[in-house]
Amino acid sequence: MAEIVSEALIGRLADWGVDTVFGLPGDGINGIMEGLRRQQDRVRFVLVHHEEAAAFMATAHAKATGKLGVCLATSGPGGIHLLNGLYDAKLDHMPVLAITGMQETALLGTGYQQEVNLDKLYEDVAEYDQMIYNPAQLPTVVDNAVRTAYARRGVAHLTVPNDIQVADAGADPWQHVAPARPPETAPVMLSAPGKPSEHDLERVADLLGDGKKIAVLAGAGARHARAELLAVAEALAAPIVKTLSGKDTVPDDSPYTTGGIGLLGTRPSEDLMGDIDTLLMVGTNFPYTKYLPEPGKVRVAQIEADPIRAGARIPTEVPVVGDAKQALAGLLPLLKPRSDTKFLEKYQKEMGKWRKDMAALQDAGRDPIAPQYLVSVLDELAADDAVLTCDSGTIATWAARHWHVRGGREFFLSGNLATMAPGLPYAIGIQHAMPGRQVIAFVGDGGFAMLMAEFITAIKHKLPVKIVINNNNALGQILWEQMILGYPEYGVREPEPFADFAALATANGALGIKVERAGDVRGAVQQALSHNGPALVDVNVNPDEPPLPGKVEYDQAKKFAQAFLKGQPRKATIATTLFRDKIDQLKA
Ligand SMILES: Cc1ncc(C[n+]2csc(CCOP(=O)(O)OP(=O)(O)O)c2C)c(N)n1
Ligand SMILES: [Mg+2]
Repeated sequence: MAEIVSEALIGRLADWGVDTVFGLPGDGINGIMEGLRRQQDRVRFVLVHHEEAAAFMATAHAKATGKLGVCLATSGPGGIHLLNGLYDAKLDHMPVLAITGMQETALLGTGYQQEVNLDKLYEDVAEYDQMIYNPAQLPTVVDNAVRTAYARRGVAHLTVPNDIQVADAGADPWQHVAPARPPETAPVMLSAPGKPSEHDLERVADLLGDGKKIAVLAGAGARHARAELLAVAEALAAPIVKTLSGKDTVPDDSPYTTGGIGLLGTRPSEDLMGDIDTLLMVGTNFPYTKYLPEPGKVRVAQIEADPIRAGARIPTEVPVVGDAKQALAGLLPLLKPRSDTKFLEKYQKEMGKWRKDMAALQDAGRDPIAPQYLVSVLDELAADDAVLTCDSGTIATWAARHWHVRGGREFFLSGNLATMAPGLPYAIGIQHAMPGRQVIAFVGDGGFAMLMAEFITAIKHKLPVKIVINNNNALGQILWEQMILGYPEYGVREPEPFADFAALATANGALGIKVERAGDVRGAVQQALSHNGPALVDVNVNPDEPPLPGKVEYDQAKKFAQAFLKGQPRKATIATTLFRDKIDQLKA
């Protein structure tokens, strides 16, 4: 049997170390499916229910393993479905390859069924975007796609017409006017130089040496540099602030961190940013500049892997390009250790208070169930090396504040695209890559409902993922955003009764538990975590629990009051919750 192009394509990906492809077949990719069938000993195909989820799974694979994630979709609608997940990869700088089908070459441009110019559609999302017209383009275009995805840390896209998919891989149908089939190179990614120059590191050390009140801001690019971050913080007696994507850079209980920053961050981090004279940014392109020090007020050094992003957010005196771990390791011996720890201690004290305030909100006695309590139970019972995935919504705030990174715990969500729905597919993608790990998705009812068919994917693939749904029967995040704008909520609550997602699980042979009383939370979470298979805990929580910012500004409070005056529904229950939160914090 002669080798077909699709077989060579998948084989070449296997040479690059690809072992999993997430996707859903269609008449536009039957040839590629045959390539996967022939290569099934080397590459596993994971059948999903929605292509968007396949792209999220590929993104999660890249986030958790550092290796290329691959997703596959048919021509037209399948390719369109991938896009949201691919933008998630693009915005969080993850190497992902999308393979799509295309009309056969003889029909291109004729308006044949499902003809969508996916290569044009993907122009914005993809760093490398190529149609394969001729078998002789292989393996070069595959190599270029993979190399680009890694080197530019983004999306590569290959679209393959139906006839080319099943063409003889050795065919070379046309006369050449220039040499075809460039030589094959070993499929090895040569990593870019990682350590900044000594000169650059000395400039960083000098700037830090002049600082009296220093903070470190760490992001996802420093996830592999925990020991170095902590050592630098110790040497400088400087607190570490973490972006949400960088939540697992250092443990939440470290004396060197003031936790998160931004709307869902901590009050100490917010205070700290207004108090420092020097900032060291490491592995972060934190977009919410409102939460960074005002331009001109502090001196800034930044260690950033991508030259394009170095110094791009706030005026930066010393932007340095390099790998976070190697840069910090190189910086350490150049630092003059600071013996004055007063500034650090001030924020350690503030953090002690913040931790108490947060613990006070984890009240088991509340009815309806406080989301903070739900997360605290999950936090307590989950393994020390659990992986938590999360969605955009109030859930991100609850996870940011009440889920504690400790030991080998990891944390993933859609950082910059901030899309709903990746929590569940992320968990599936990661569980495939890490079969032995406890993988938990903490998601909202809105985000879960968007791609809930993927829970059936988890069941069919016998993946022991654990899903915990913070079911507030609402698009909670937006509800609070509307009120903060000064308007009463509109179009953000689901009609009662609350959906029963546990029934979806039990009806399909998985463990599903619906929880409506706080007293049942612990037992349900425990049962799910110890269950040897996929499990889902659907918890009806207080729909009137606001995710308040760490520091409520006067203007926000005023807008809130305006929304109340303009006829905000459920005023009484919201006020009660707010009141109780404040009293509990005061009690703490
Ligand atoms: C695809 C997509 N649509 C809409 C939004 C805007 N949005 C952000 S959070 C959110 C609410 C999410 O609801 P849910 O998953 O139930 O979480 P909750 O906020 O209620 O905890 C919405 C609509 C988004 N980020 N992504
Ligand atoms: Mg919700």
